[in-house]
Amino acid sequence: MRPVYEKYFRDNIPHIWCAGCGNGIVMSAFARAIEKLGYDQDDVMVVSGIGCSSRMTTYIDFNTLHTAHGRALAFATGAKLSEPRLKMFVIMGDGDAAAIGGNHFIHSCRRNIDITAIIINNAIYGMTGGQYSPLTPTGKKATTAPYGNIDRAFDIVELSRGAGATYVARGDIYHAAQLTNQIVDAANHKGFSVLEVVSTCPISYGRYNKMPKPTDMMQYIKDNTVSVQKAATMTADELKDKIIIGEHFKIENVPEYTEEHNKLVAEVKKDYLEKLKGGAK
Ligand SMILES: Cc1ncc(C[n+]2csc(CCOP(=O)(O)OP(=O)(O)O)c2C)c(N)n1
Ligand code: SF4
Repeated sequence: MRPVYEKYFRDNIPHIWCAGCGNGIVMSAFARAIEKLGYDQDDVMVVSGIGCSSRMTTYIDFNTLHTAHGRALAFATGAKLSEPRLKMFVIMGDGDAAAIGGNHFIHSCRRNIDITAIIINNAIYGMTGGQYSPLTPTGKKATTAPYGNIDRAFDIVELSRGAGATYVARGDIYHAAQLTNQIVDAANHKGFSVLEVVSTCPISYGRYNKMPKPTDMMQYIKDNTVSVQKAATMTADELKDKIIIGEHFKIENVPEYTEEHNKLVAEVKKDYLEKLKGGAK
């Protein structure tokens, strides 16, 4: 029997992803989540930038835009403002979201526009051969940090919180069933929702960091993820280098940007029409 979510894929396989890449797991979780949400395919829009993860928009069959590196949120903001009915998702790599697109990211958080941003964090620039990103952990190796990265990484949860996002969760590709539900929950949040997905890039990251096999990276995620609930019972020392997964925060009833924008447009229109009626030149 054909799986029910097959309808969400375009017929353009083979894909470009390497064997063992985490992107496929995120893509299938996304398709399952859309099925659970019950959205009509034509009401869903998915926007991506550039990178291995961003290629997803060429494989899934929704309204899709494959845009410029770091600019997916800007395109999505424009599309959402002009078609507020769209269920808007943005898929980004860690470099895409936090380096070249970092500015768009923080401003999307502060605007609270109703977009679900999925950041596939494989800790590296995968597509261009393994340059370190703002999410590469300190000490890890990259082609641009052959002796180890001395930068400190962003924590997407705290970055989003500080920038004003109203929903932030973190998932991972090892807990794939949970990931599907996390995409559903993020989509159901009204406002800007951020879902960081800890993923794998065995080729451009694992090979340089003693995890050459995809299963090594999976094992790493399995061994180092801790739920938000369990983390609350652990000390800072115990939590060092752990990846805390689950819903980190949710703030309801914050004005949503598209609605505020439309209210403003209606007011300005009314004002203008009244002035016209009153004979103002
Ligand atoms: C403006 C611009 N600068 C640089 C590039 C080259 N480039 C393409 S993909 C990429 C990095 C992608 O890394 P990431 O966003 O983490 O996604 P991944 O490939 O790991 O999924 C870079 C630097 C580009 N396409 N456009
Ligand atoms: S380079 Fe890394 S991120 Fe890109 S397809 Fe290969 S494994 Fe995936």
